Amino acid sequence: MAVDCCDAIRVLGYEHRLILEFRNIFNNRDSLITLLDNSYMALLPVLCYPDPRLHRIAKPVAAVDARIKKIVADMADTMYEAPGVGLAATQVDIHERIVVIDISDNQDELMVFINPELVWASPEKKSWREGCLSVPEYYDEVERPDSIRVRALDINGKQFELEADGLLSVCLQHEMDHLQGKVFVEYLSPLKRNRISLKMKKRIKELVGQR
Ligand code: K1U
Ligand code: ZN
Repeated sequence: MAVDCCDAIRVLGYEHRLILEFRNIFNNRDSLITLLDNSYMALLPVLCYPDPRLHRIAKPVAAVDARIKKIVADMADTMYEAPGVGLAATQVDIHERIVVIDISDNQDELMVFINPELVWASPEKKSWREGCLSVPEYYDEVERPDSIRVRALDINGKQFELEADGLLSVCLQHEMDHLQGKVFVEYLSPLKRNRISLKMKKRIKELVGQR
């Protein structure tokens, strides 16, 4: 992306930071890269089923630092752009326990779950028609516990617990499966799964051929 000084000024907004950052820019090329990295929306490529990287098990986040916050921001940008209502780090080839979800109508209620753990699941089950950004244009019914309780860290590294039902419960379970290397099509019959796999491979081939 070509970025000139005017763009940088517009993005940064206020003078104080601008002066400090420009001092860095002229003294240190790496500072310019960091500045632009932090200022611009970053869309991450989403892995497509049956990519084997979708089956990797994510590791816990050791500390919610600036690197993790940048990953969360990029994941949120990627989810909103798709558009989707959730995204797990595994789907963008980052194998750390990070999930973003926004089920609001206006896409303005971002929820961040770092190191999410299931602490309770209701014995009652419910079937829901699920989709997945890693399995584009395919939707199918999956049965899961109706309500759940999850413990996680928020964007400031503070622990919280949340009880969820409806779409939030489904979405959280779907995203936590991703962190365990499980894609929702693995709940379906082998016949359906093979069909989806072939369809996705064909789709990827066509997309590559178009380039
Ligand atoms: O994990 C993902 O791939 C995201 C997935 C989450 C999800 C949705 C529905 C049931 C279970 C899990 C999606 O967001 S698929 C796209 C989608 O459902 C949607 C897209 C735009 C508006 C509303 C929904
Ligand atoms: Zn998914």
